[in-house]
Amino acid sequence: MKDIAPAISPPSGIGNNKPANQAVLDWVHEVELLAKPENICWCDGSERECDYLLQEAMRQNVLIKLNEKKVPRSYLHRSNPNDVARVEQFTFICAPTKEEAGPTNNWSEPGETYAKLQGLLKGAMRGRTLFVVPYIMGPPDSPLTKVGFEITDSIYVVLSMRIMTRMGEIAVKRLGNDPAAEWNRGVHSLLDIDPARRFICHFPQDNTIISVGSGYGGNVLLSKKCLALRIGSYLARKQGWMAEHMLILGVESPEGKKHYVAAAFPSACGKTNFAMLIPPKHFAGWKVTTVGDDIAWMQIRNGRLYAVNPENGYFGVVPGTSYKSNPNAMKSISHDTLYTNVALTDDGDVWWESKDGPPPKHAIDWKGNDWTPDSKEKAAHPNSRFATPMRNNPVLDLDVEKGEGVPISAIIFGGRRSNTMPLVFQSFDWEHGVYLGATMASETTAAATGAVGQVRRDPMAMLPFCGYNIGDYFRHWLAIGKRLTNPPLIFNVNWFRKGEGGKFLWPGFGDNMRVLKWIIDRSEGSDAALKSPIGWLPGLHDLDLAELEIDHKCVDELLEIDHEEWKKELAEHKNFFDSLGGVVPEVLMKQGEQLAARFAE
Ligand code: OXD
Ligand code: MN
Repeated sequence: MKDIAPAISPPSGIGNNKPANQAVLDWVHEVELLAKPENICWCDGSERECDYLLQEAMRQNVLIKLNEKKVPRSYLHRSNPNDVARVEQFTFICAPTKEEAGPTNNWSEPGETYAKLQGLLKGAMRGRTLFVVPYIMGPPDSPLTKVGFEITDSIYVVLSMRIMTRMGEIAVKRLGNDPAAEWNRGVHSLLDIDPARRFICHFPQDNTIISVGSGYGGNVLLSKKCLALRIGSYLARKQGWMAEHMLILGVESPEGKKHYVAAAFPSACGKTNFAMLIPPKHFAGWKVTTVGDDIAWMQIRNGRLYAVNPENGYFGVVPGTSYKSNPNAMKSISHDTLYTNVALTDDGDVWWESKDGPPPKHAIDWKGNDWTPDSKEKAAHPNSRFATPMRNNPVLDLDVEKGEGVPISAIIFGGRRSNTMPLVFQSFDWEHGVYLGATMASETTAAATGAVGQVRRDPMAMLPFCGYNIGDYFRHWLAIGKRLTNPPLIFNVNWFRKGEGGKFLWPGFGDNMRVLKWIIDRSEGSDAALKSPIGWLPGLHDLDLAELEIDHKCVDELLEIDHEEWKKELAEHKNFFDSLGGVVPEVLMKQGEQLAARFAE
């Protein structure tokens, strides 16, 4: 299977949706002169265009059509095996100075970087089609919504952008004719998919992204991590809003009382599962609905935080998804889905590790090789993905298109921690909550290249996505808090604590509703909590554990604060802040001291 494909020649009426905005035309012309494509396809996002591009993608061996009966209107793509995850080491923030990019980002001088990228893009699209993909991020009538244009030479990217964003005519119309209007310029070329020529570069001051040498979603769907988070966070600070790596869910009681919650977990830590949670039987009448599964853009309205999901689809990790872990995701991806790097069964279905039912006797693995259950290799890559439109989600929230967003009652931080962090606790106030987010840590996953399972600090789950100096980002959080008269409460959760023998103590999945319920209760003013040095914890009887088979010893362990572990944890917070070289705001340094003092009491 291929990523790089030769030029297409669309029939008349397809590929000529040229916008009138002169700034866009000039920019595309500039890239055309540099990259020398065979032709240009100006996309309009129509069904007809999509059908044509799908046919071409199949003809060119970029996509395989799956069995129409088993997974209607769905396709499989296999990426180059050297190109399966985000590459943080090749991701750059090209702000004018290194200080502006800050200690957590790779920085590269803008002038030199443009020159290097121009060198790489020179003639890079020869024999290929240059696609122009207009899109918007955010609901059509939201003041937060942004326009982007992505140039790409990958048909797979065009088809993925069609799922992940509101693409086509809608963006051209929203931009209008004003050449000075704000819009994001994104240039992507596969080049020759060589890791040595792979760079994901952001120029926040120019609202520009250039990504070369990769075809992996997180590196090339420029709307997502690049615009909605890295450039987004930069714009958000400048413009007084927030761009966060958070799911957004709605939770409604049987009496019809509804709250919205935003939760920041690092990549591949269960945001999609949490956002689509099905409450256990004991919570009959409770409903959880999804606004977003990965990114929240939030603004202040009447002293409260309101969130929109800028995306239009879900780009989720496939392995581990099953009817047991996430029935709503399984239903969402049962049709109209673009799969990447999963296994193909002999009857044209898709398969991955831990999918329900027995493994197939034979399949083609993600690399295109024969696979049987005896094979040593995984059938699906651990970071194999689905791209599916959010309208497929059976529990999509009815207010997902609401321009003003949904009011956020609680913010949750969380990571994968085998020890130390209790199942759930609440910060004392906003400032303390910012400290919880700033010191968050998680064991690394397959979503980015590099070692898996190592604890790393990942402030607000934004370490790979904050487009400017992390110290200023913390300051921005603190400043937002000052403007909120009715701030969300801030919590920390950890579904991943392990007990003796390395077994997870908490069942997770639907039972996370029990934790969510305590969070909602607290948001409604319940006093069912115990004060501890790290924050408010539920007492043993404050969590509704009815009909859950879990012994009290496990619950004790889940809620335990082990002073020895916390001594180490506090030292790590301090080391982390110190490693940032003096950019951390004084109030957060003080929060660390106060936390240590509470332990000493
Ligand atoms: C993602 C990620 O794909 O965080 O959402 O890597
Ligand atoms: Mn993510």
